[in-house]
Amino acid sequence: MEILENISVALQNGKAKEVKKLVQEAIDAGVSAQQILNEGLLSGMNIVGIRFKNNEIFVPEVLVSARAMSRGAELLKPLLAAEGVSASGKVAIGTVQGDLHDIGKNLVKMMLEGKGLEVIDLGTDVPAASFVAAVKEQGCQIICCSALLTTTMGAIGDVVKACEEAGIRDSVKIMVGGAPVTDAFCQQIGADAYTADATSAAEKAVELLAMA
Ligand code: B1M
Repeated sequence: MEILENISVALQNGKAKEVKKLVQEAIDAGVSAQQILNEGLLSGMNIVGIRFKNNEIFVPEVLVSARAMSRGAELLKPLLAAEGVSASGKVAIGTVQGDLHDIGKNLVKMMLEGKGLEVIDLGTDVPAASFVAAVKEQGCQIICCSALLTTTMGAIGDVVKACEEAGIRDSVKIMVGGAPVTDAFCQQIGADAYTADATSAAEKAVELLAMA
């Protein structure tokens, strides 16, 4: 669809205002929020990632594309929420220690809120102790850890260990995600659930809360 291609290109060029305008046009034209997210914004961000990897673009360009992605996603937030099923529960989410990537984490947060869950956003570069504190002090039933770097994936294992050491492992479910994370890794570190994207993460959180 041409409008989705235009959104992807504007995002690759870091044109935040243009992305916002095109996303609004797509919404007005009746394109679903999920399709705009997947085939417009995320498809553009994938291409940015490939160019970044190939050294065709550098950190500043990636950051302006990231900002454009956020501006577009803001418009989709209420629509994605409206498509959701209502549930109740409290989730602590954060990008693990050493890792500053937050676009995926913010999308997962958006989808969790869309399901009616209360989300405590711990931000980026979050030490394991902060996840533990969110469970103990704020009563979170689920922890969602995001990691985008192969060098920071291990910090998710530290969160699992910290929960064990704090004696709260049985009272919290630990969900994991991010580009380098896999189901096998999830099992290896003793976490409860791996999901590949924001939509399935929110669905899984609702399922885990229903089982609790
Ligand atoms: Co970074 N970066 N980056 N970066 N960056 C990657 C991850 C990289 C793959 C790029 C590349 O080389 N192709 C590479 C990692 C290589 C590796 O580890 N093997 C990389 C690198 C190397 C780096 C730096 C080290 C670069 C440098 O400084 N030399 C540096 C590290 C900084 C740090 O964190 N300490 C760095 C910095 C940055 C920026 C700051 C410039 C910027 C981040 C801006 C921001 O987040 N505010 C950035 C970006 C944007 C990227 C890419 C291009 C895009 C990431 C992204 O936002 N994708 C990325 C390349 C890529 O992934 N294609 C790259 C879109 C996002 C929606 O997807 O986060 O995967 P994602 O989230 C998905 C799923 O994974 C899942 O749901 C989301 C949506 O469906 N999900 C979860 C995510 N978290 C979840 C949690 C859950 C469940 C599902 O919990 C239950």
